[in-house]
Amino acid sequence: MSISVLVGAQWGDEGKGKMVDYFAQQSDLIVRFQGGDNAGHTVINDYGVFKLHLIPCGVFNKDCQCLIGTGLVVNPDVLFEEMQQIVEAKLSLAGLKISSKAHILMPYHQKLDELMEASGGIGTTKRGIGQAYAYKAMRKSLRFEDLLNLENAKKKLENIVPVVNDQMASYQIEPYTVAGLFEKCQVWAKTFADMIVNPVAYLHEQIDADKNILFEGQLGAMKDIDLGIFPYVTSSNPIAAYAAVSGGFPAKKIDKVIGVAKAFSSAVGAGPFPTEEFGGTIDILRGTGEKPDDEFGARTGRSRRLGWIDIPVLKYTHAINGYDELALCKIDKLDDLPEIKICVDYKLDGKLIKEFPNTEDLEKVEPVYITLPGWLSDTTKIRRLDDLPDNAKKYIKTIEDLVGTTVAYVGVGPDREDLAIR
Ligand code: 2SA
Ligand code: GDP
Ligand code: MG
Repeated sequence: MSISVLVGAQWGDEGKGKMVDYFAQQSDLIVRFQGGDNAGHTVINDYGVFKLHLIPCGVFNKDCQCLIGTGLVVNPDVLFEEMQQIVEAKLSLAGLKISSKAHILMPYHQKLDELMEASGGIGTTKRGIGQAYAYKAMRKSLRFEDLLNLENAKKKLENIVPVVNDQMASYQIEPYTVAGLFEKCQVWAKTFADMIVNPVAYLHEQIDADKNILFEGQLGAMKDIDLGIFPYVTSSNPIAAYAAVSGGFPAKKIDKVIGVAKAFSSAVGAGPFPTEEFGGTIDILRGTGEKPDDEFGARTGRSRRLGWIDIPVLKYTHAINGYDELALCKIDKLDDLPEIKICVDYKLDGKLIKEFPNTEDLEKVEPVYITLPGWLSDTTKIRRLDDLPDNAKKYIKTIEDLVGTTVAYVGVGPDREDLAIR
């Protein structure tokens, strides 16, 4: 039995969906442990191309259970839509459960997110994530357990809706009604009641039965609300330690932390991004948006910001997450580059800095690069790390040495099989 946690090691969109789909083949349970439908986790396998927002990427393995965990804020309408897609692909949802303690993301959360973004935001996905967590922190929120006790749900709405409408008034938005929202709860109760579980009891049962459990993080550590580039962050903790909080089990029971990194850098939303490049070589990596692995948001479709790989970021997030191993995705995208740059340090005011800077200073740092020769050959058919071209191995070894951990998996294409393993 083992408990592993898989997290994004950079700014998000590193290839977590693909890696979770791969690991699900050896797992009994996948738990999504934070965030909401701001996530876009791309999975490409024999069943098709999927961009999952809420359902754990273990759903493609019939022997694998999936839990939408306590740390999430879940828009039930989005979840329902996503469940339909899975059913249409002729997959079973029998193993999909929702934590009774997961919070319900309501229509007004999304509306408020849109309104706030319209008046100078940080580039959110406008899915209502920050607002749902804000209402959770205010203790004015419904959880899935309330769908099992609709009287309770109604009482809560009567308490929450006036607060919501006060906020809406400042934007001159029509007030929400308890009746309208309660009607939605009644529909959701019918749809989800059978899937709702007591998460702590459920998880401990799995742990006691010696199951292989993988916790699926979303986004990346640089978007962590506490340790990321605040305020340009999401409103949850996409870091390994939060798996234990969300799962309700002792943190010391985590056996393995897998960091997923991209062979270059990408980010969406505003905020500092030291290695960002405009035009030139890196821009070619974006593609046009026609292919599922082009660099466009898997939730919003917006163009991603791109840059070279950033070792100070990886070292910082390794300090936070403690990677037992890294999966380095999208190395195939570098196949045609004659030279590849690696940012190995930052300079601030002309001086090398040791500590990872705060957000303001991160805007000002100057990346220090080394340049390695490319490998100029096709890696997409390679399945063993040892068989990669020498210069690709040199690129990987340089990253391992600089970050101080092992690259155990290398992504060489978007499909489940496109993986070179150590
Ligand atoms: P939010 O919507 O409140 O969580 O936005 C706050 C910040 O978090 C960033 N963020 C993301 N970063 C990377 N990937 C995300 N998911 C989608 C994808 C992004 C998309 O998989 O491509 O489709 O645009 C994601 N979701 C949120 C966001 O950019 C803000 O910086
Ligand atoms: P996630 O949020 O970390 O799951 O990543 P996204 O799905 O948002 O973005 C990663 C993108 O890279 C998706 O389009 C994947 O299909 C694609 N991808 C993942 N791994 C690889 C890889 O090794 N090679 C290539 N070419 N594409 C990959
Ligand atoms: Mg993504």
